[in-house]
Amino acid sequence: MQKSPLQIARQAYQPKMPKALQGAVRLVEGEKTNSVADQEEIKKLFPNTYGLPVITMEPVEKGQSDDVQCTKEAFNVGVILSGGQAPGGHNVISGLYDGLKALNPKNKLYGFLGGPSGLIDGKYQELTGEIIDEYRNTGGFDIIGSGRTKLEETWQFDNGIEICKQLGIKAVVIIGGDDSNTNACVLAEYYLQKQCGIQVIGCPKTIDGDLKNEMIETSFGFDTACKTYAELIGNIQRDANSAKKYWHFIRLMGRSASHIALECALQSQPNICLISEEVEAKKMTLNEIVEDIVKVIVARANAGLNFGTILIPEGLIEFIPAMRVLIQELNDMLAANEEFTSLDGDDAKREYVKSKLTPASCDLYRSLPKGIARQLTLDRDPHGNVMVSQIETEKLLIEMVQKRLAVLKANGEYKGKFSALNHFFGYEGRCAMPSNFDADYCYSIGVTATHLIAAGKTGYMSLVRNLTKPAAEWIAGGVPITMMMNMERRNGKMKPVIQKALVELDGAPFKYLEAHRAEWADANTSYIYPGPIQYYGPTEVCDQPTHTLLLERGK
Ligand code: FBP
Repeated sequence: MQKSPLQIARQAYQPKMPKALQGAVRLVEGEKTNSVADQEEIKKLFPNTYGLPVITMEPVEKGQSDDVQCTKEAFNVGVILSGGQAPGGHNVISGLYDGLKALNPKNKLYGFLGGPSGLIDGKYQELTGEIIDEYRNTGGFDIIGSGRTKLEETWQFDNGIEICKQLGIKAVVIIGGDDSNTNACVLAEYYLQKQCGIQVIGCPKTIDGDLKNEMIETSFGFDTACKTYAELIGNIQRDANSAKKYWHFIRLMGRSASHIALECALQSQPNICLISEEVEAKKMTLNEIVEDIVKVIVARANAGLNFGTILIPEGLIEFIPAMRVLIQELNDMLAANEEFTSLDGDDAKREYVKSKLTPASCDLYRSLPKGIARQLTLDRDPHGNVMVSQIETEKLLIEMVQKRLAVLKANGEYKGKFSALNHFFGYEGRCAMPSNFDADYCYSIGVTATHLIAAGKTGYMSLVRNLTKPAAEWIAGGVPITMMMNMERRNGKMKPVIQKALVELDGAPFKYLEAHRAEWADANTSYIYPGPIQYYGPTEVCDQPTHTLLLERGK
C-alpha cells in the first residue's frame, strides 16, 4: 500500500504517556461511588456493578510487591469499535495491544469485526503486531470496522459468551459513545450475574464531545475533528474576506449537542454561531432564528459587508420546540410502518404524512421546503432517531433568509446583496489523522484499559484525566460506568443510560461565545484562521487541547 511521507512519519510516532503508565502500575481505589441521579433504580438494576470505587493508577518502583507489570498467566482480550468513526480509535487499539504484550507477550488481542455485531455473530480477527503497526496514529476505524448494532438483548450477550469461551477471551473492550458504554455496563452486569468470568471495559469515544462528565474530561476524537473543521472554516473565512461576496452557511456534525459548533466558533470566530441548547432554552421558533440571522446580515450590509460565516449545529432542527414535536410524531408514525414504505413516490408519501399529523405539526410540515420535509421522513437509525446528518438545515436557513431579505428589500429596509453558499462538515473530520492530543490520549486510554483488565476490573470506563497538563502529568485510572448513569425515557420506557452532556449555557465555553459574539457579528472582521493540525513543531502549536477543555478547566 502506498503511503504519503506524513503517513510514514506518523507510523513511527511514539505517543506521549502519563508518567504512571510508563512502567509498572499500582491501582488505588477511592471512595465508593453513586450514580449521578436515580440512585435507587440504578442500584437495583446493577446490583453487582453499582457503587464501585473510582480507580487511580500510580507508578510502582521496580521490585515492589504489587508490581503487576508482568502477569504470569497469559490471557486474551476482544475489542469492539462501536458507532461513528472518531480520530484515535486505532491508537486505543494499539495502546491495548502494547499494554497486553508488555504484561505478557503471550497475551492475544482479537478484534470483533464490523462493530458489536462481530461479537454476536462470532466474526473476529486476531490483531497481530504486523497489523497493529500498519494502523498506529492513523485515523479511521478500518482496522476492524465499526457498526451501530445495539448490544442489548440476552441472546446477544450469550452469543458473546460462546465466542469468548472459544477464543479464551477474558475481557471485552467496547470503544463507543454514551449508548455503547451504557450497553457495555449492562453486559458487564450480565456477565457478573452469569459468573462467566468475562470482564467488560468501556472507552469514551465520539467526535460529538457529549460523553463527558465530572470524571471524563472529553471523549476522544473531538479534538481532531474540531481542529479539522476549524481549519476549513478559517480557510472559508479568508476566502470570504478576500472575495467579499458570499455568505457561507456551514453545518457542523454533532447529532445532538452543539459542542463541535461551539468549539469551532471559539477557534475561528465566525460572524454567527447558532447553539441548539440556547435555541431550546429560549424556546425559539424557526422564524425567530431566521430573524436573528437576518439582523446581522442587514447590519453588515449597511456597513458595506455583504459576506460572512454562519455555523449551524447539525442537531439544531430537533431543538426547535415545534420541530421536535413534529419529528417525534414522524418517529412514532414511521416506526415499522409498512403502509408508508409501500407507497409509491414522494407525493403519495407527503400526502400520507400530512393525513397523519396533528394540525399544528401538519402546518409546520407544509411550511417547510419540500426537500427538507422529505428528508425528515427518511429511514431512522437503530435507536429510532431521525438521522440529522441527512437533513440539510443550512439549505433550509438559506432559503428562509433569502425570502425574508427579499421582503425587507421590497420595503426599502435592506439594500445589500445576498449570495449564499452551503457547506456541511462532518465526514471530513471523523477519520482525520489524529492530532497529537488524540494520538496520545487514545493510546493512554488503551494502555489504561489493559491494566484494568489485568486487575480483574469490570463495568469500568478507562479513564485518563488532567488533560490540560502535559501528557506526562495526566492521571490514568478507571471510573465505574454506573456512576455516570440516570434513568431516561427511551422508546416509551424508562431505561438506565449514561447522561449525555449537552452544551451548558452557564458553562465557560458558551459564556465566552456569548460575551464575544456581538463583536464577531459586526466587526469588519474578527476571523481567526487556525490553519491545519500540526504534528511536529513547538508544543504550543502541536499539543494544545481544545478551547472547550481549557475554558472548562478554568484555563
Ligand atoms: P457517534 O455518536 O456514534 O460517535 O457518532 C457521531 C456522528 O458522527 C454524529 O455526529 C452524526 O450525526 C452521526 O455520527 C452520523 O452517523 P452515520 O455515520 O451513521 O452517518
